[in-house]
Amino acid sequence: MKKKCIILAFTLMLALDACSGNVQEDVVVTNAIISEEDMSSFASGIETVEPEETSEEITSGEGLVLDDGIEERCPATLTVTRSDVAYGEFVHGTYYSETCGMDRGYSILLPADYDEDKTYPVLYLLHGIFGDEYSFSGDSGNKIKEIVGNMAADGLIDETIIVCPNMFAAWDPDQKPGFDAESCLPYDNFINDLTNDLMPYIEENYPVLTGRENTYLAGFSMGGRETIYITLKRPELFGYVCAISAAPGVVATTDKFMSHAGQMEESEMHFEEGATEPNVFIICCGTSDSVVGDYPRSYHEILETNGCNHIWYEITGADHDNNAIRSGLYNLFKQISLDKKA
Ligand code: FER
Repeated sequence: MKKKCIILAFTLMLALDACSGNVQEDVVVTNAIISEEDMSSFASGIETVEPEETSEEITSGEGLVLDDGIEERCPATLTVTRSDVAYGEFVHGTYYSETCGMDRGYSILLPADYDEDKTYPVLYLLHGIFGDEYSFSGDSGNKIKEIVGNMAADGLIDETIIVCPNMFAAWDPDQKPGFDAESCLPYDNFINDLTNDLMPYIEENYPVLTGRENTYLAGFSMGGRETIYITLKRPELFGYVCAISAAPGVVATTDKFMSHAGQMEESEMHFEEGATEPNVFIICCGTSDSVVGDYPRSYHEILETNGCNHIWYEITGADHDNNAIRSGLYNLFKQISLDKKA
């Protein structure tokens, strides 16, 4: 159903030319109206069709042994709610952003037995276009709480804090995101908000471990695109990175939605000579992604041509959805686990 709405909205976008004006609750995007439902499909993924096996009753992940490869799907033992595991909760907070000149919100997933006297690694997790700090916390289908909670309970990873910012770092509080160059500028400004305002705030106000070994970055779609951009620009900050179903626009292109001037030239898509590179830099996408198509693969190919270290994999059959999100997060945590225990 959501998919049909998106296709309808896209058709509208291509067909209409001159109307604009605000509609209550819904947003007018480049000449077409995108409903709240469609916006959430972009922000945190198209509604996910659950594979059969997750309906099985699985109560314990005991005995899950990690091999050292990428797995296309997050194991069902990690997405279930287990009676022997206490899961963290998302809470909301605000910080002052010098970059944007205003208070901005974030959601933060604190472990179940969160203790200010302990220390935790931190993952910054970036939503898709039209999203905000509630996109991930408001979608129980992504199983973020379960994946991180189960992996920590099974001793695969350390308990980890997850920060979900609002990635639309606008200077004007009335500006809205959309499929045109100007409306995308705040997303490209997020690198400044993240590194100058949000990260220092989180590091000062929560017991997070600092440094690239303990600081992770991941994002979905528009958040995946910014993840690639931020990682290439500031590789010294993030030791473990995953760009899931990354949207077009890192380099110049025109897709079914808009023309992108590009954040950099293809030849610039690599780490600077002598830069400290992330230990893990994953790029992944579903093979049936109906929104970003082959763009993630094209990023992989450019990085490969440029000799830039990364891991590329595809999730067979996954759309622009939670199957891809779960897979990317699982494999990121898995690689962290393997790397840190090695
Ligand atoms: C685009 C295609 C997809 C684009 C953004 C997206 C800004 C993002 C999709 C999402 O975040 O779900 O051309 O341009």
